[in-house]
Amino acid sequence: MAIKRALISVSDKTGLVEFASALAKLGVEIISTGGTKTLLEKSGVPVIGISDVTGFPEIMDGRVKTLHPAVHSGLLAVRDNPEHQAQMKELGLDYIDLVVVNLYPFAETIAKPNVSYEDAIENIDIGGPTMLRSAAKNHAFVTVVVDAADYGAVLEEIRAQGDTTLDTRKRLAAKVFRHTAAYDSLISQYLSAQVGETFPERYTVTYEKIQDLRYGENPHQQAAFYRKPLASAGNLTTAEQLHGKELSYNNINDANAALQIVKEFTEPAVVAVKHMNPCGVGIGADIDEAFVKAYEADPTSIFGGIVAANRTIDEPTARRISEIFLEIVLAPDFTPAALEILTKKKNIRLLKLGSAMTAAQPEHVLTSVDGGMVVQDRDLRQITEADLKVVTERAPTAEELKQLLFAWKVVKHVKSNAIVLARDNMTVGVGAGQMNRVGSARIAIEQAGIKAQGSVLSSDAFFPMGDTVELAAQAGVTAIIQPGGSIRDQESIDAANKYGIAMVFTNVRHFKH
Ligand code: 93A
Repeated sequence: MAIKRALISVSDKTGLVEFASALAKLGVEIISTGGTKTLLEKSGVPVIGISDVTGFPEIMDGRVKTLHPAVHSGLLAVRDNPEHQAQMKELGLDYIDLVVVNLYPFAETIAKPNVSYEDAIENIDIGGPTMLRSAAKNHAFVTVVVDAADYGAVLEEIRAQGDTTLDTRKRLAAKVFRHTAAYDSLISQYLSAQVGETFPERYTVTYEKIQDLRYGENPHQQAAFYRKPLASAGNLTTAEQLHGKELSYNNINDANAALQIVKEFTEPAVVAVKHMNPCGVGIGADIDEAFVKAYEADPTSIFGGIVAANRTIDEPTARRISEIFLEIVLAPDFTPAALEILTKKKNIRLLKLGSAMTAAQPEHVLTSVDGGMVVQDRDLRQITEADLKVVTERAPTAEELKQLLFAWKVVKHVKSNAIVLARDNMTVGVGAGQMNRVGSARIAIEQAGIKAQGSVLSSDAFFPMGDTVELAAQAGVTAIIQPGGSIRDQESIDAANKYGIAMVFTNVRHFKH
């Protein structure tokens, strides 16, 4: 077979004229629709109008131009089927061997601020996906190009042998269905959101690859990094890497964890993360003070860690950072002086998040399970002093209250069972991921050492018994924040009263599994 007749109908006209004129020079007859035809004619490429093929005008503002049996028979006919051949002949139809179609720009349209519903609807392409699907189904005979990046390779094959290889056609067909699936998925997301259907029966989000990763969590696991369509700004998928080696799979997860925590704070804050858990969090009057706190929180664990800041990294902070080994620093921005210092370090990765990084966005969190996934809203719950219920004889002091609310913001992001000790605007002990709560408390207290004296304690979920409060009291903890709600709350309250600890209930739980 040879490619003799092509149908070209594209919205994105990148590289089109070069491609079409090369096809024409190879003797391929070109059929085209409205705007595409006009451009080709203007560029001196011989072209036949679609109406001359269908015998039907392009009508209804272009809504109906290629939706015609003359087009779809030409695409779907099985070339070596005698019956199909006879029908084509009888009806005076011609085969179409190559389809070049890209679709109305739906994604770009709905990304526009203040886009109207009508405009979005008008940009749902019907004829384009229909042709793509017909051609892709019949890839045994028909070549289908949906991506301008494939023009060159297709042209080369036609030049060399008059046709594409079956291998190429199979790859192009698979690409088409990925493309139309993503296109429809986006339409379904947009329309579902318009009617407030957040958890529909069919959950269809098609992600777009940002890059292949060298490997996954371990070197023997393949991995890649994907972006969700229309993801809001200020996250890792839109971050700009200013310096350093490519991000790894673990880097991305850790950096994402650090970012979620630092987004809790409006005041200058720095978060150091190791293995998805915070090892040091500090807040201060400026970013430098916050960094010092985050560092002093746990000078051992921060080594090789990931640091996120919610303010521009300036020169003094950059000097401090350059004295230790960090995998990644992410911040809204870096001053030129800070960049000059940090880019001298070969092994550090610098990520600029831009000004949009402070607001945590409502999003779905997807967790894969074997054979499926579970989906939930992101945990965006925040509390204020007004939400707290004092349950002990002693109420927290103003300073204790400040530290309690600080520790509460951090404990939300620690793997359950989570216990965080804090004082002086920094975490001093973090106990993560233990299978019993008192175990996490022990780790946090041990890590705090002397700093446990006069600290406050936060717990992501209630205490099932009084033992954690006992332990905390012995370590010198003076105030506790926890959800409350255990049938044995009274045991914990009694223990707190016994030691003069102030305890508040949040009535909110922050499991993170
Ligand atoms: O409005 S449509 O859904 N109806 C059609 O029959 C049709 N045929 C091609 N959209 C249709 N197309 C699309 O028009 C193509 O997918 C392409 O995106 C666009 C090219 O239009 P023009 O050649 O007028 O610029």
